[in-house]
Amino acid sequence: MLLAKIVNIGNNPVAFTFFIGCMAMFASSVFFFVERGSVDKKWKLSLLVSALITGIAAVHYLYMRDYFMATGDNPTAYRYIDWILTVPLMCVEFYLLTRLAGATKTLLWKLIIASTWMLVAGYIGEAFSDGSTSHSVTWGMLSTIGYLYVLYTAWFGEVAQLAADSKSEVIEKGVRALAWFVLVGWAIYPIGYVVGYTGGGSAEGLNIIYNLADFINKIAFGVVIWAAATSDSAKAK
Ligand SMILES: *C/C=C(C)/C=C/C=C(C)/C=C/C1=C(C)CCCC1(C)C
Repeated sequence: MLLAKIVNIGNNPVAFTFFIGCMAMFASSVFFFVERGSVDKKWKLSLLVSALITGIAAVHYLYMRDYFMATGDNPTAYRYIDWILTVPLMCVEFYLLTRLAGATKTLLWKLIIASTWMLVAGYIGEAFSDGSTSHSVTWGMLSTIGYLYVLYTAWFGEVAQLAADSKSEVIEKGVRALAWFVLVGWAIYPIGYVVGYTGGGSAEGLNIIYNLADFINKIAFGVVIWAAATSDSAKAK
């Protein structure tokens, strides 16, 4: 009987985080979009990208929430479609921040390719799992190579170098904040991945962790950019 599978939000913390995540993404998207109007011209594109990231996530949360409520299963495909659109946009945020300091499009492409690799490998690890630990571990490790590349670039590589050379406090602070998101915020995802495959296909732990990570990396990340934009715009006036 299909009805028996319908998830009851009242006693299901995962369902709860899907609802909160969904509304929070929508609200943030509206906020970033409206705030775009009150920052200096050079920040407008960054705030638009933040609004797009949370807006795209909001729509996917609608789908993921419904899918989870109806089946209790893991909405893997929706999750990765969301990420494959929003993570490259986060790379664009990096690029926009360092562009004034001389970042090239090549840098942007390197970040996009590395993070896309990270997600494609992660998707193969989750969606094509044969239930064996070796499949999950192999693809998880291949995915981690892409992650480490982005992490290295943000902390020690080109992005960090450009920020240091910029001699601009706003750019340095902004890049440092983004680098922390990649180090701490992004590291939450592999934890969810491991909880997923060690949890024997249960959709609970993994989704609660992914939802929390999205909240931090999409909403809080956007707020940090908004704060940098607002304080810099105030100085410019
Ligand atoms: C808004 C969505 C974001 C910022 C998603 C980020 C996703 C990751 C950093 C995922 C990383 C993974 C690994 C490093 C290894 C295991 C597989 C993944 C895809 C969960």
